[in-house]
Amino acid sequence: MKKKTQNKQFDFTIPTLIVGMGGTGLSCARFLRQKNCAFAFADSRNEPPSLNEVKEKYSPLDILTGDFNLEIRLEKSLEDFAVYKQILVSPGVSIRSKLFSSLIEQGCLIIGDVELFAQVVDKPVIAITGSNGKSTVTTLVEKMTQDCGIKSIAGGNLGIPALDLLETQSDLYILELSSFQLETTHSLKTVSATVLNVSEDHMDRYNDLDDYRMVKESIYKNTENAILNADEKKTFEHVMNVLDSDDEQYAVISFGEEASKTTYGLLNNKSLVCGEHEIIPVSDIKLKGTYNYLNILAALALLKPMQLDLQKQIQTIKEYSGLPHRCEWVDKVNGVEFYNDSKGTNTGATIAAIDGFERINNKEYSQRNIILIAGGVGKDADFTELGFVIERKIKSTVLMGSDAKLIETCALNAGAKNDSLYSVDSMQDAVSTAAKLATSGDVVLFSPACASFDMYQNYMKRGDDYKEKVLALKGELKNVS
Ligand code: UMA
Ligand code: ADP
Repeated sequence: MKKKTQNKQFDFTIPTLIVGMGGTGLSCARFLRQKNCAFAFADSRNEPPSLNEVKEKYSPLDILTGDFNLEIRLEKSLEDFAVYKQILVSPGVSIRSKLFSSLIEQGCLIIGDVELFAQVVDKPVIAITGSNGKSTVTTLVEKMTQDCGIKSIAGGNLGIPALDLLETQSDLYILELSSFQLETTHSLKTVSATVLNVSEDHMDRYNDLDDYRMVKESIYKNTENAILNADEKKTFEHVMNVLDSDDEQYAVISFGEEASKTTYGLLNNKSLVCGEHEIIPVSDIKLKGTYNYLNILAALALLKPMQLDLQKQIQTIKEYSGLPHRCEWVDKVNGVEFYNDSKGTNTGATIAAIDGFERINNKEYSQRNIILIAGGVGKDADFTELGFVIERKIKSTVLMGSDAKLIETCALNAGAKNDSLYSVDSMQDAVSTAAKLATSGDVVLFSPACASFDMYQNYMKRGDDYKEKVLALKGELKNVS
């Protein structure tokens, strides 16, 4: 849980370099301008998308573009960057490089926007990380607190950069944090914080799963209440060991699938409970799937220290139907239900989405027939487990995108039949192929297990394209009949 960081306070009188001209970089620029702190920009792209906007709006001291990590340019980059003793790095840029190590050695302060937020915020903060479920939980916590009358706002990896949130002068900030953001954050104090779960993601930026997990666990540093997923054994153990060693002190509130072993638990997959008290039966909840019940339990646990009105929280949970692109029901075409899970960008998310279609009635297990559409940029993930899930639980799989072959190989290695796997080149083909393979009562689930940037700007554009193609298919069939 310890990480090598620099604990220096940010100094607004020192000219600063902002690395990255995306949403985060621009929010840093707005914030520094308010504080009369001079800044320059750097971006590894030759033509970053917001270059003109930056030139016009922010009059930076300098703009450095082009790949600063290139071996042949390293000395020059170091020279250019080292002029600035404070560097604010965007999450899309890894600080695990020769360039940033050398800058740290030279005494530069290298932090992210969330660290700067942490150094200036004077209101309580709740922080949420995890491989999956972050946005669902963050948004639910925001709604629950607002419905309890608190002026709260959520942001961070969710969308609104942390520093922009401060403009709302809220009384509570709820931050969704990615591992990238946690890498450059070290003094964030929170009322409660959680690692929802850990499964493989972003393996192109981490050595292995343990490395990634350690970054995630740093969210518990400086929290008053560590909210622990009891089923996430390794993280649970690590946090308890830190408590035993007296390194840090905080209260522990747990959630998980086994009600008898946790503060907030799931009883027989039928009720969310706190100890012996039922909070809400799952039949009253719009979100479906065990993973979503765990998300709700995590939200309740995160808010426990605030002692808010439980009835109001329950009402919000009943009304909450989730976010777009997360197992979102699109339409029914010829008796086949189409779901959009474009935000399923890693194998853990896609496996959870598939499992969400399992039904257990009177101890009888059943699974709906699923046609899975998957593929995209795999981020160096290992698709072995997904291959086994495809073999066991998927009727047919339609694959597209740059890492489609990797998924296909893992499915074949797991024993999936050759004629259950289909390759396509476009979303149009993916939807029409899936529709042909499905029969009435089946589900077509678009849950790519991959990032979108081989074919789309982001997961939202990808999900919108999927929905458009499904609705167009419905329109065509109507016209024919
Ligand atoms: N980039 C370069 N060179 C640079 C700077 C950026 O090539 O010098 C590239 C990055 O590799 C990336 C893109 O530009 O592909 C955007 O990077 P960025 O750091 O400028 O991103 P922002 O626009 O600032 O958005 C970031 C988060 N993006 C990333 O972490 C990649 C957004 O999370 C977040 O909503 C936003 O800050 C506000 O806090 C998005 C994301 O994809 C949703 N997050 C990942 C995820 O959820 O899996 C971690
Ligand atoms: P994140 O913000 O971490 O990407 P989201 O709440 O946006 O998470 O959900 C993204 C996808 O992850 C969902 O569409 C679903 O497939 C899956 N998912 C959501 N919650 C969980 C969970 N607790 N465990 C595993 N997978 C989940």
